[in-house]
Amino acid sequence: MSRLIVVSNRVSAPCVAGEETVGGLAMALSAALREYSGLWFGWSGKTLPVFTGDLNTQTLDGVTTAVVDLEDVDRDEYYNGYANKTLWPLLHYRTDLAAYDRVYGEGYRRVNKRFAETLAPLIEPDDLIWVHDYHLIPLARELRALGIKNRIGFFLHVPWPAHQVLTTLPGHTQLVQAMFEYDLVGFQTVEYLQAFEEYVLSQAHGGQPSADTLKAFGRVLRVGAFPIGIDAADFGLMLKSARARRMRDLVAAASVFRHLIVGVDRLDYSKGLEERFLGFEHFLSDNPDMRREVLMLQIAPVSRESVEAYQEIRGRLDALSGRINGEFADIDWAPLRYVNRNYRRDELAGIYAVARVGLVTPLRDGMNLVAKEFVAAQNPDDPGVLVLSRFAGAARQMREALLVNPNSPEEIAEALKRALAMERTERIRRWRALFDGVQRNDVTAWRDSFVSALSNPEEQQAALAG
Ligand code: ADQ
Repeated sequence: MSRLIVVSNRVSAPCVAGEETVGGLAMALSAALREYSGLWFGWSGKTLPVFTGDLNTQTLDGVTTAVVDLEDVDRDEYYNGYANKTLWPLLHYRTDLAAYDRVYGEGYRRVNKRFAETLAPLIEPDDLIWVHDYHLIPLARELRALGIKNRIGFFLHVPWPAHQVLTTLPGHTQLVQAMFEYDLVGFQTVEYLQAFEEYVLSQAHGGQPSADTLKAFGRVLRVGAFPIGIDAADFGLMLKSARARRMRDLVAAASVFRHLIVGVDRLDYSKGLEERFLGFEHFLSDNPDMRREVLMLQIAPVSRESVEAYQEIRGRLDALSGRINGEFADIDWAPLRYVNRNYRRDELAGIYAVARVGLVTPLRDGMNLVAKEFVAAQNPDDPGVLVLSRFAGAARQMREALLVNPNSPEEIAEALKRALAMERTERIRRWRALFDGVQRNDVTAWRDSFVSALSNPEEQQAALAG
């Protein structure tokens, strides 16, 4: 079997000892690599005044990680700049927040080149290379320029937007052209795949379809939809752990006599937190009789704090949560508990397990793993209800959730009411279907389907044709 080299912006715990991790990508990759004797390469998260290219390598649980420090200016231009101020908002349809600065684009190219130059000497002829996410779209082009001929795949964890949105990006042609240097490009859903195809057919030089491939820029690219999942088996084990049970008891005690509604997200404007709070407020004002029967717990650790848009949304959420509690709280009850900290995965499992409703309402989301974790944590005999945004990639698979438009406080309020009133038999029926999907389409299935498509192109073609 070929060795697998995974490349992502950050290499996170549990592979790098002593690091806190938050984010679905990190969760998914550490689970995926556990079974491969692979190499995981990326940025250490640290910067130096001058780039040295020195590698810090360690092996833990059969996975070798190799991380490199970047230069101070790289953090500003590549990470905070092009990745998080340009591409992230654009790919989440927030053209109003996308910053276009030539310097960011240069930083993005420079770091991708630095990644390629540092990684290239580690690559052996049979290695499969699997590159992750929007930070590293041009990496294959840089590796090819250094003479790397290996099979290289790319997986995009976030949405691929409609071509009318993408074309607002200066330099969109070069970005898409760089994707044609891969052997395989994977998206979370068929919808994003179709949006990519539409871009190629309408905008790219020589763009044309052929079976499961696309032709453009004089090259042929294989593409596919590979929906990511969670490590459902591991999650099931974690639920039984002492920490999970302790957290479950703690949260149950704190919400005694109330139905718990839970949300867990990075504090990001794409996650629809303001709209969610407004939906909850709407529910409270429309349903005075149910007010004291609910408690909403929103866990939202701060992320990307040096980007202004993130500071602003944090301020707005502080104000909104204060307003809701100010308006509705009583001496013995406050409706909203808003917590800006990280929890361990086993603790989160315990929290989900107590909740009667999982409220997952991103405005846009590549997939959304919290929705799947919530389902995996439910008690089969008395499961909670998932309320899920139509605009999360997960909504394509999780049809038995209550699907809502996250921009509508009325729809969120209505779905909360319905979820809280739902009979146990209906909750069980919906949960069973959701849980089967979460188990079947887990992170292992995701990894295996991508890696096998990357290593055996003919097999993928046969599968698609069938
Ligand atoms: P994210 O945007 O980070 O991931 P998501 O898929 O919801 O979003 O994953 C979040 C992960 O972080 C979950 O595993 C969750 O448990 C964890 N997490 C969140 N809050 C936490 C907290 N307070 N403490 C501890 N852990 C917390 C990106 C894309 C998604 C896509 C994933 C995977 O934006 O759309 O689903 O990658 O491809």
